[in-house]
Amino acid sequence: MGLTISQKIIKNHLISGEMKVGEEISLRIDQTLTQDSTGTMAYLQFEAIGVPQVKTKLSVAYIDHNMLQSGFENADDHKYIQTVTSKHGIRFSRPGNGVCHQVHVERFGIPGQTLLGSDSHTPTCGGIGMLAIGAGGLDVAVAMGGGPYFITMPKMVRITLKNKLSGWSSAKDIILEVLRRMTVKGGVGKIIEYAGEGVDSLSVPERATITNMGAELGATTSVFPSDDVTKAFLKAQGREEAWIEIKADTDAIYDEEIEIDLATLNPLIAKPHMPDLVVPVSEIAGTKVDQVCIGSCTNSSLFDMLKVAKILEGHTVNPDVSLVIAPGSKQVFNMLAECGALATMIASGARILECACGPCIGMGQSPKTDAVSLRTNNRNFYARSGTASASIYLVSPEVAAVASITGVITNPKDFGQAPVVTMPTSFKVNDNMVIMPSTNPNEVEVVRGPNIKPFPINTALPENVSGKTLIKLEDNITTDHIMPSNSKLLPFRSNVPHLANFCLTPCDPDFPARAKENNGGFIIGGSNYGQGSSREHAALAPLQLGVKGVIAISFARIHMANLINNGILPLTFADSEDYNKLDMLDDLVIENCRKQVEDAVEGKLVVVKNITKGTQFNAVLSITNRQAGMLLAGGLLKYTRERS
Ligand code: MIC
Ligand code: SF4
Repeated sequence: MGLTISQKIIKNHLISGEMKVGEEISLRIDQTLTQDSTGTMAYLQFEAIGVPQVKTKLSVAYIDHNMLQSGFENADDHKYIQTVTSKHGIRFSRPGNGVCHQVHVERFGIPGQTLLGSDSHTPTCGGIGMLAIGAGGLDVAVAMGGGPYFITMPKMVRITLKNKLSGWSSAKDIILEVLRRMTVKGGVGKIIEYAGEGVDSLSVPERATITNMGAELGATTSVFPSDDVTKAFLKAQGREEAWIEIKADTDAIYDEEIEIDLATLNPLIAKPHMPDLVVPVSEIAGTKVDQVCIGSCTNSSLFDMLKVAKILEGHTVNPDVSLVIAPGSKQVFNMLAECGALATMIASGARILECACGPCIGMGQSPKTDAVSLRTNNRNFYARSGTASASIYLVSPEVAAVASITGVITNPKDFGQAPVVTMPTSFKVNDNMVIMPSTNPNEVEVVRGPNIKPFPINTALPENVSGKTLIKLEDNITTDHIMPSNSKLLPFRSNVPHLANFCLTPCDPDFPARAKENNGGFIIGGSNYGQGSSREHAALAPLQLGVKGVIAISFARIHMANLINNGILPLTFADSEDYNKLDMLDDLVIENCRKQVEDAVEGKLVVVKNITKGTQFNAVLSITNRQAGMLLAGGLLKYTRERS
């Protein structure tokens, strides 16, 4: 039987398990990446594991998220990461070098290899044929130490792209169309592979836009074949030797098939506050716009930026719009400067930001009250921009640039001719902002600022787990709800006790106080609980507040893994009707919990008693033997220590 692209890469990296859908498998990880908002925690955990030098082929630490230095905290964390990586064999991408995913595609990604990153958009490197997966910092720390990475063998989805993009339609519209069809939970437990003649006409940056936003489907990852286009891109980056061909066998079997005709695709837009609320731009044309942000790891390549410059040429940004542009990397920034496109942007009145995540994560540029903000980002979750009353729409760079001139959401077809740009045959390569690790690691002193506080570690699972229902939530709660991040909170990513005071506050400002008053308890969630970011702070902050379990209708993959890694029970209702029967502050207890967790591995249901109502209901704890071990021990760190 033939294999898909990802099955081939998995087969080459398989350490344990069988490649059967739903089975637990473990993989050898070739490369890791971290960024600074999850990185501090990942390196604290790596230090706790105690491996002196990383065992991967390549590990890179990026500084790109926490870039506003409005206090000492971010700069301290940067220094910590710089010194800890130097000591342990990790390359350090300095602030100013760019957004991790953009830089990794340009400079480090290798077709056919595995990449694990402490950021949910790590699948961006699927655009050059890597099997690139996002995970919690602790999983990345384990992988840096040479440990395997465990996943459930995903289903395979093939998206066949027919014909070619034309006019104003772009790669962003392809992934928005996929989101419209599959929804934000449609990719859970799946790998998305792209195929068909449409693939040949997409450049690597366009492919990377698509794989990047596969994260919004909840997919394990997305991947393109490694073909002549990939080869040309790597050659232009001076890395042709990294290329190998990888494509799916013609008789590979897919569990699901989708077809998209690129010739009929129109410019699309995702409405607030979910990336799958997608409609044609023409449907809401005329809506007044206050802010336009172009950049983020989804759309900040040279290709995107050149198109934006062409559209802006000769125009002035509309007086009622603030246009901000953040190129994705130093390479992009430098090339824009050299070819004059940057001058065009500046002349139009665009506000140029440093190459970093910036507005995408609420690190500055929060829009005004009730603003309409058009962004080329991948996420428009509630309050993520830092202005809860703002409406964030997701669009292609072309649609964003046009709206910055017209001042209203505009179908670009009504604006004029679509810009045409070609990819350069060679990029400006200068890795001077990547610091190699020390050759004398013993002499490196790791610098820790006062902002670094010990992170909470769970206790072994008790016999009886009891507590009140502390909050009852709807479907699609994101990690931005659970652990908000913005310019005020991101500086505290290495200070969980402080962060915990903001846990779930976008849903209920009283949650942290209630959790503390009741010595912790249970969170009740709807479906797809914990979608979005890989931040393990969305598990660490509840742990700090004493949360013992989350009972939801269903979970997002990375968040569920983060809960287990921290010894918090992730339960799903066996009968979703039971969700409706629970009320706030009901007293719940799981008796003989240790035994029930062990039995859950065999598929037995967990009995949860509702003391307040005198009833009980069944919950599913879908775990493997290894995960049961982690829950019993009180998390992955303790589990690893117990076994070493
Ligand atoms: C995001 O886009 O939400 C982030 C910020 O990059 C996160 C990581 C984090 O929370 O630090 C992600 O996607 O994993
Ligand atoms: Fe940064 Fe935004 Fe990309 Fe997350 S999604 S890595 S915050 S640019």
